[in-house]
Amino acid sequence: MNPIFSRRRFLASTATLGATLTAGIGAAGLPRVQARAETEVILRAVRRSIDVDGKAASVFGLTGPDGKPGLFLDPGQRFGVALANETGESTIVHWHGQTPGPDQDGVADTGYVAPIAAGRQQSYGFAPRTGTHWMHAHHGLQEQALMAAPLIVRTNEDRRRDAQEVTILLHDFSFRDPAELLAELTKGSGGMDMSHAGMPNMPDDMEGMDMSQMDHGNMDHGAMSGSMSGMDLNDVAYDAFLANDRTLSDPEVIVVERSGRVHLRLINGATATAFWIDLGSLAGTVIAADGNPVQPLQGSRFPMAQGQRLDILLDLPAGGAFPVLAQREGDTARTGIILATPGASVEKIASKADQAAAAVDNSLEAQLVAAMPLTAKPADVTHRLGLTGSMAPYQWSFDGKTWKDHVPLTVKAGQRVAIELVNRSMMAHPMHLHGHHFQVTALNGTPLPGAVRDTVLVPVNGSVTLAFDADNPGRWLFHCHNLYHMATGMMTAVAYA
Ligand SMILES: [Cu+2]
Repeated sequence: MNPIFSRRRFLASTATLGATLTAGIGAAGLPRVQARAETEVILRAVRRSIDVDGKAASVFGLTGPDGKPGLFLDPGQRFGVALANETGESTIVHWHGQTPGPDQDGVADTGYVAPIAAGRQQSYGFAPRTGTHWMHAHHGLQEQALMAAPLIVRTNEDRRRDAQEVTILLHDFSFRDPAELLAELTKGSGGMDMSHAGMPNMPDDMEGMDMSQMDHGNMDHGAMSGSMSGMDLNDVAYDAFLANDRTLSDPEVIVVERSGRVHLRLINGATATAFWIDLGSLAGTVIAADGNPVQPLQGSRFPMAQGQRLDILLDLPAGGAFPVLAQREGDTARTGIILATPGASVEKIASKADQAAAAVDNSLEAQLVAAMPLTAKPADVTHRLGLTGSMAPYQWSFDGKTWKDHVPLTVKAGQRVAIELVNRSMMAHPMHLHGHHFQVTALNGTPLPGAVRDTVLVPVNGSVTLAFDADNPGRWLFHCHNLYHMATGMMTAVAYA
């Protein structure tokens, strides 16, 4: 999306849609839904074709009222959405980062609602949580086939900031059927690197790594380090990595003002890929994590696990072209977009970097400080959860239990809940809690006043403690945001007593 025009287009299209609803014309042959509010907009889950490095690919899409991916809400605007399932198969879409009641969370696994059948619509209405969020299928492996899009809820402060908004959704892409990718993983062939299977121990320098001992001034992990050999990265052999559906062979070029200010809204919507964001010569200021404000933090390289979002402010120099790149961890492959001032010459950027990137870690997490932390009080209940599983057989779990046999973490309304996540496996796991945002309160046992967010990485041999207030009664999913880990069992529930 061209951010210069996005707001104007959004306003124009909502006006048109309002007229359409009044005239009683439903979306393409679908049964009319009862509009919950006059502001209800139609979001279409569709099949579409995109071009990936010169080859046509059939993928899913989530198309907003302006015909472009996703939804962009203005300050104070209600989340009033009719989701029209035009995919030809059943689906359900999770509003990742939003915290409505459990029946509007967009998941079927908790038993409140069924998936939306092909050709049907479902309405949603709630006051949205502000910030950079996203939406994605929570049904089978549809997320891998690009059923994912931005869900941006702007604030008045965003407007006052007078920055050009640039939203980037990252994804990993294969021309193959996602079911085939999963089948290869669970068969123990293809896709994954068997040389790591059964690797018994981490190198000494990574064991019991204390995040507080790290050099916080240096976020540049450009060189691949030997310590990566002790963990498993990148299970799936992808064909491409996408930024707003495009690769670096034909990247999105976004026109920006000379000496202008840009508000990057980065979303790692990839199913099984963590990235290092690389701003090149620019220094950025992180202002939010998973849509929640953090104390401003400067840097030019930032790790992002699957499901996570970062808001970064950039003050551009007088003129030129400025790539915003995302490099896959443990690999040279990268994707990105290019910010360019009018008339700037835009050079082609190779889709492979010179050096492989290090494993994504919690070096950024260790530095983030919540701007709006939880109130200080001790936890009423602490759950301890081991992250378990292996590459061979390819199955992931919590304390050895898959979703089929999961034991819910029980909480009571009003409690301050702490969960200590201990990684006992050879892969890192980005853990996502539905229905709540939590604060990261310890990394590897070291307390910190960390970011408030909804997805946190638990690195190999690492532990993370998170805390949240039990203020949204229901049954909620709590799972790894690596789609293949979730699909093979790495999902449990938080359930209110
Ligand atoms: Cu995982």
